[in-house]
Amino acid sequence: MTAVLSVWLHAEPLLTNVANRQTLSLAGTWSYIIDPYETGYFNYRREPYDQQKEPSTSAYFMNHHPRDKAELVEYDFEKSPTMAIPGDWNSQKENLSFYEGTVWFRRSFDYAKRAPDRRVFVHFGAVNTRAEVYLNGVKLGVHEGGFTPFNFEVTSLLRPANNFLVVKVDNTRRADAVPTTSTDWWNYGGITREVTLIEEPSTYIRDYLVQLKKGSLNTIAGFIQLDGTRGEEDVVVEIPALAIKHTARASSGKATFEFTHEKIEHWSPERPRLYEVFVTTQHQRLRDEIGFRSISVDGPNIVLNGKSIFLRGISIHDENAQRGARAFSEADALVSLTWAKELGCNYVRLAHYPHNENIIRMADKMGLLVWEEIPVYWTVDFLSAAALASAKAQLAEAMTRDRNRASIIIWSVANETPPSEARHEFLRQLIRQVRSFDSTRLVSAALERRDAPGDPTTQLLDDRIGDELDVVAFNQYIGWYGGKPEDAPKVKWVIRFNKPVIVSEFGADALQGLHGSRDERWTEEYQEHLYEQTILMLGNIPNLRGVSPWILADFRSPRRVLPGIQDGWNRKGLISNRGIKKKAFFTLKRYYEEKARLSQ
Ligand code: GCB
Repeated sequence: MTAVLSVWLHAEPLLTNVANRQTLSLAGTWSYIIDPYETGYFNYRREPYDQQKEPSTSAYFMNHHPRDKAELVEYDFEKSPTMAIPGDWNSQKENLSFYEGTVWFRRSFDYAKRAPDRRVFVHFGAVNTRAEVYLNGVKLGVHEGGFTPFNFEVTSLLRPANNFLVVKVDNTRRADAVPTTSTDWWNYGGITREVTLIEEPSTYIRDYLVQLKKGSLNTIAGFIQLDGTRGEEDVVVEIPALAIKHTARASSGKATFEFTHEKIEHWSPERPRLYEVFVTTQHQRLRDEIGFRSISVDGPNIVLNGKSIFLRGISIHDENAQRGARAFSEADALVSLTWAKELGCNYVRLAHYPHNENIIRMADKMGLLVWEEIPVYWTVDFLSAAALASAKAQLAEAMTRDRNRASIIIWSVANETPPSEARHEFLRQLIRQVRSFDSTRLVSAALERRDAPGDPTTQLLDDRIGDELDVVAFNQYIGWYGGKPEDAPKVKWVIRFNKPVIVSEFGADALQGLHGSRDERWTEEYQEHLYEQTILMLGNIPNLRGVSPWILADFRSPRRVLPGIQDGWNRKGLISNRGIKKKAFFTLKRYYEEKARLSQ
């Protein structure tokens, strides 16, 4: 047998602001092969084809066709079915609805570069969960983590015609992965976000940061990271509307800068001012739209542009409820954020993993503050080095993609994780990473409350990871998972931290159109009553500075099996999967109208 190559290829440094680069979209129809036994990846001795010097033509990534009628080839992408990419496989194909395993995708394309010295990259918005990527039969690398972008350089492999890009996607849930085996959302598999070819000059702008400096309302500071040079060269940051044209000197490929302007109009939910920003080198001019705002905490206050604010929020999954599919497009983002605006929100919690970039950019445009989260959810294996590495990588990718977006004010590192020494250390490492990557935003996590010993009417929030956070948030479901809605306003809250507090979740399931008394589970009246009672309770929570009830719309979850009611859906949405608002939508809307009036 051929020797096994021990090289383990991973994704390369991320290119940011993909939408404004010179790109060719590979969206469209891709052929696919369902491969539950991974026949296209392993030979019959279970040796991976891609770790052998000369991969066999049996390997699916070779996209092989018989050379004559005698040759044995047991797969054929040409004759295989097709599906739309981007798009999850579960919602597109009946037979893949519950599928968890491997599917191979292939897309053929021609490509003419603008000039011979140009460099080309293939960029994936996200693949859930594990992607092995091959171009023209050569492995580019591996990426794990279903909600963050990655790219590979393909300059030397690309040819003018008949390229074939093959991606092995595996969405098997694993105990040492992030998220782990158990979640309350659908494990949508596939190439769920855009795939793009990006063409760049030989020295190109890979990444940059252009944001207000921490603590300042008039100093813009950041960096520009070039790729392809180690020498010195000038880079220019331009903001035409402010007549700013600042030249910085890059050495070893990186330039840092800082400049002051007295008349910056600050980004806020009321006036989401975005400035056109250009980053220019002698080879390239890259455009972006960037808002400038400051965010900080002061004791129990969250302070935006120098003013204390209350976050009128709603939690959202990255799903289009009406299609029952993973969201990815601008149109999907517009649906969710228009509803959030209608509800009176100035803030959204994008749970429980990084959402697609369109919704973040749309939040920037529409004026919605954002909580962004990584899927460190429930029972992650906190002793696993692999889990920690994955969480860190996902955090780095999400932050690299989004740290120029004014809308994002909070990075959240976890949701409902059980306190322990191992978990504490795991989260501390993530918190440290956030602070070293981005000192300008706030760090939080959705924690849990607990009963005071012997007295469930007193609720304690004292998880000691709260000491490390800027904002303490917690989820609670009094009146749904325990007790009655009327218990909520009677609770006494004891919160150990002199920090802003967010109730990051509360809610109840209701099947839209099902009516009854307010004590009857699953009815709109029960959900409405629970909202009324919880809103009364919110008045008793010390230092409360925001809420993001669970959740904007019903969402698919394999845990939710009750026939006739759930049918595979978590029904805690304020809006049904047909897009119809339930009664509680209007209860929350009234609360937010009142909050907005009081804050003026
Ligand atoms: C939670 C979780 C969320 C669930 C929700 C529920 O606490 O954070 O992911 O979907 O409760 O409906 O039970």
